[in-house]
Formats: sequence, C-alpha cells, structure tokens
Amino acid sequence: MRQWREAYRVLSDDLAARGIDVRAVLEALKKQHIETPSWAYADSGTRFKVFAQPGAARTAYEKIEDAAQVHRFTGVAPSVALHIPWDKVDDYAALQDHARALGLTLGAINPNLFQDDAYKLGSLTHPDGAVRRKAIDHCLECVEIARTVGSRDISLWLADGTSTPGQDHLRGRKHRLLESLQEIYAAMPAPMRLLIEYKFFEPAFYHTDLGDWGMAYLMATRLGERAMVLVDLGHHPLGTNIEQIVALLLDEGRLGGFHLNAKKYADDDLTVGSINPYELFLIYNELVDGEQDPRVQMDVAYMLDESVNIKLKIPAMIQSIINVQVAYAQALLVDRKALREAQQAGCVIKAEEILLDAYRTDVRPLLAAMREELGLDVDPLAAYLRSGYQEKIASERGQASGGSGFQGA
Ligand code: RM4
Ligand code: MN
Ligand code: MN
Repeated sequence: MRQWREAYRVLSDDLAARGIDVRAVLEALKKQHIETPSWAYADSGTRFKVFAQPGAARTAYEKIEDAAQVHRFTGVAPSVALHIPWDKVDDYAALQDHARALGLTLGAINPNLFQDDAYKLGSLTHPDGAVRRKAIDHCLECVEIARTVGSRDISLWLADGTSTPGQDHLRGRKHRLLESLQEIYAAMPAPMRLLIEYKFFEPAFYHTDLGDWGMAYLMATRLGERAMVLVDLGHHPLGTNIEQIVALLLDEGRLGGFHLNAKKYADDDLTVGSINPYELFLIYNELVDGEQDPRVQMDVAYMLDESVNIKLKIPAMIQSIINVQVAYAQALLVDRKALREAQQAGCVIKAEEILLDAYRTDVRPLLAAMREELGLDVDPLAAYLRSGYQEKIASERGQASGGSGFQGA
C-alpha cells in the first residue's frame, strides 16, 4: 500500500485512456453506503458453539460503539441495523442519541419471529390466530421502534415453514401470511418500507413460506409500493443465478435491499466476497447497470448480514466493507458502451472479455485515493488494528463464557 500513489497514477492514466471518468468513479465510491448489523458485534451466530471473544459487545450501546469504529475507518458505514429483541432497550430515543453522538444513524429494524416457543408451527402463518396475533404485535412494536428512531426500513425474515409433508395446508398458510403482512404494512407510515427476505430452507426443512424471490415478490406486489424484496446472498440453492434475480427485481422496481454475505454450502453467513468474488462482481455489474440507466428507479439498502464467530468482529466488518467496495469499483469500470455493442453484434467472447477486463483490474489504488479524499487512512484494516480499540474493549469488557446455539446477544 505504501506504493499506492504511483500505482494510482498508472491506473488512472490507463482508465482515462480507456475512456473511463475516474472522477465519477471516485464520487460513486464515496457515496456507497453499507449498513453493518448489530448482531455481528456480539457473541452470536451459528447453531453450534458460540466462541466468545474478549471485548465482544454486550449491549446495544456497545454494538453501536463498535459500529462507529467501522465507520470511522471506512467512512462508508454510517448506519447500523438493529434486531429486536436482541437490541431491546427501555429508551429508544436515548439509543438513537447515542448513535447520533457517534456519527451514526440507526438502520433497518429486524423483528425476530424465530426464537419463541410459540412459533413451533410458524409465526405470521401459524394455524392458531392467537400466535399470529403475537407475531403481528411484535412486528407492530418494531414499526413503532422504527418510527421512534427514524429508521426507514423494517427488514423481515420469516422463519416459517413446515418440516413434514401434510403438516399444514399450504394455500391456507399463504392466505394467513398475506393477511398478517397486510396488517403490518398498513401500520407503516410512508416513507417506511417493508423489506421481505426469502430463504429456500432452514429452519423448516420441507417447505418455507417465503422460499424464493418470487414468493417474496408476490407478497410485495400484493401489499403495495413500499413493500420490496430483500436478497440475502446466502439464501439460494447452489448454482442459482443471483445476478439475474437482482436484474429482474431492479427492473420491476422491487429490489429493496441486500443482506451481503457469502456461502460455500448453505446459509453460511461468511464474509461477503470470500468464496466467489466473481459472483459478487456480476451482481454489482447489474447494480451499476441499473444506476446508469435513467429508466431504472433504484433505492437499495446495502446491509451486511454475517455471522462472525471465528474472526475478530470489528476487523471482519471492515474486511467485508472492503470486499464490497472492490466489487463495486470493478463494476464501475465496465465499459458499458463497448459491452452493449459486443452484445448487439453477438461477439460473445468480446463481451465476456469486457467484463473480465474490469474484474481483473486491481482497484486498490483507486480505493486508496478515494479514502485519502475522505480524510481516512488508505488501509482501514491496518489502521483499526493499530488504533488500540481492540485492546481497549478486550480489557474493559472482558470475555463472556460463550455458549451454544443461535444467540443474538
Ligand atoms: C436468517 C436471515 C436473517 C437473519 C437470521 C438470524 O438466516 O439471514 O436475515 O436475521 O438468519
Ligand atoms: Mn439475512
Ligand atoms: Mn441467513
């Protein structure tokens, strides 16, 4: 990184010669915002052993303090998503003040519909109306929290489904789900949005009530314009063409946001870009294509949803943000005019080479230049590790004993 200035000079000359507006690329990179999840800062995640870390955040307040560190060193992570009840506090306005004092805002509010005994047969789709009531009320409480702290999005992941054929009436569950969502949506004042996440299996193993993007899209269109689909990169069967889903939802104006992560096998919640960076690049290629098309109305929330169990938590968030920045920067370098011409002429290899040209560009000097313009250290990971914050929280907060199973706090 010490040599980045010289590398940046060579790269920006080369890009300019390729007809790329380097200034516009830098400005786009500065505007990119990535929300980090409160649950990544606490001892949490995985249904197996949770390995406790010295200094892991113990309260919602500490999670926000840690998120502020990620923003301090990256400059592009100004909001943090909350998960209720993991981040339940008595006074949400005070929590918001705490965030604001640290230069952050509170992002998406995530209701929890998967950790209560009552939800064995479902939450918003449960056959018993009393349980549905409880689940709806919890979501309404989250709408109220969002209103109090000025969050724009309610991010709904529905764990509902069945694990045995015949367990419940599939169409009946669809009706119950729509009815429950309608009540929640009706309570959401504009411009608040409902982001509907889908997942093709787990924790239910026979069917999930929102199994894929199509089911989430169906619900969104039934509800109204402020209901959108949330794409969690880990929630598809292996081999699914996620960039196509992204392009389609963008084109329909229903792409509400992302849960950025990576998977090798199932819903692994690994570091975004760690397994298949080319796939991440191809997803960003569709996003940039949408951004540059005046016919596409885009309002996409970019949120990390990773389970940090082995890596150090704050550095893991910084690393994730860097990976996303790399993919976005590469996608911004695609020569779209040449690509369109190659596509039109049926020059298949040429078209692919245009993508590969961008993908194979080492964009690190570009990111360094952008960070310098933001007044940041050009190497956020090293700067954080040098800062002494990690040692400070380790000594001040100590280490919990850890535990097992899915925990949020
Ligand atoms: C799910 C999904 C949700 C997350 C839960 C805990 O698999 O990704 O977004 O909140 O896990
Ligand atoms: Mn998710
Ligand atoms: Mn997940």
